Amino acid sequence: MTHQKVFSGRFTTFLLVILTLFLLLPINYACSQTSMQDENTNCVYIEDGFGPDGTTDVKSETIVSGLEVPWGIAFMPNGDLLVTERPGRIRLVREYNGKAQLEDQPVATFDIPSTSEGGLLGLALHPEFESNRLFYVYVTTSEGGSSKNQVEQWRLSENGTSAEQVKIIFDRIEASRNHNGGRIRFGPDNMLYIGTGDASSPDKSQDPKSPNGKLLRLTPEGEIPEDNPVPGSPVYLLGIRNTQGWDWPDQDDATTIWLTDHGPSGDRLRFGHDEVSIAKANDNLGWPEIYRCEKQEGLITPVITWKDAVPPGGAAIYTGSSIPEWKGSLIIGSLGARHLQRVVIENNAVSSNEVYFRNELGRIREVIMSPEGDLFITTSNCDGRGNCPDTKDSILRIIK
Ligand SMILES: [Ca+2]
Repeated sequence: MTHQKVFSGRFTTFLLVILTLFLLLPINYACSQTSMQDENTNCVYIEDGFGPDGTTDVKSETIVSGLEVPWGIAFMPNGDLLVTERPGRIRLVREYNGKAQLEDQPVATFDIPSTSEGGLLGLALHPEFESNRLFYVYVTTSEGGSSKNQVEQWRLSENGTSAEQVKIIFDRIEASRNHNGGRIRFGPDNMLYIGTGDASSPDKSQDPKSPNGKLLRLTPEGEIPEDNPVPGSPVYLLGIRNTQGWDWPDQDDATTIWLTDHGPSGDRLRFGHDEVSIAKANDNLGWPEIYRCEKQEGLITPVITWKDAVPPGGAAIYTGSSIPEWKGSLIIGSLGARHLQRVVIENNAVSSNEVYFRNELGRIREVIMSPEGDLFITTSNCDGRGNCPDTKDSILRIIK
């Protein structure tokens, strides 16, 4: 009996050790897979490549081609769309859901100073566009030899073929060869959100007085909303390096934003690590103090970051019905890594991510949902960093 007791005691210990190992293994695995620091279990760290191939069978169809670096799209209530071309043209596409046709004559042209990533960038319609014909562009301009970025309000003619500038609503954004930000979007609160870059001066991102390296929030007339986080300041989020895409997971509530940002390209000898963060008003997204899954008091750690450079172009949450598997996912256009990235975020954490159109379409810039619930993207293969085909750049629709 004694012998048996000893045996069963040893056996129980053995079982406990095995059980403990089994319980600990997945935790260790999760830590090494998902974060650089154990406490950052909410940060998914993609160390190798960009994610598995997508599991949903989707395809792209060309709406129009012949564009040069189409950067921002705005869908109009009559079924036409406006698109910016980075070298300085607003173009009109008739009937994007029908026999889409790109009008030869630009709606408006801009004098763009010589810059690598600047130019005519973001585009957004006024929430009451249907009655006032107002829209906005984010554009790099030159003044006395130095360039800057500004947001301008324009009015489109009744027939849609021409437009005139109404006023400049914000003009203090420094420009540089790279990191000019440029996305503009109206939020669910009908306020204009403006994504800026650090203009290659990382310290500006942490300077609350500089509009660079920020997400700014203005009224449609360019005033500072009374409920901005810091009274009298246009700054809504800070610590951004160079965002070109974000969206609101609740289409009726502006409180939470899912925002993409570019990671370093040599700054402080750091590279790669583009990211997605979940942010609320006045959050500091950490650039240049933290990157990867690093954590620091008062700074937001991303929910996903890729070791290799993605860099993210536009981003939109899929709200349509033609690809039900994608509903609620953040869809991100990858420029350098040439794919469409799907990030699934549940309960404030990334549960999975997938890669679509890997090396099939080239560089992807704008990613936006149409009012009809279709995902539209633009290629950016003629921006000097891709392989520009004879058909130039295109607007594509992603369907099943
Ligand atoms: Ca960050």
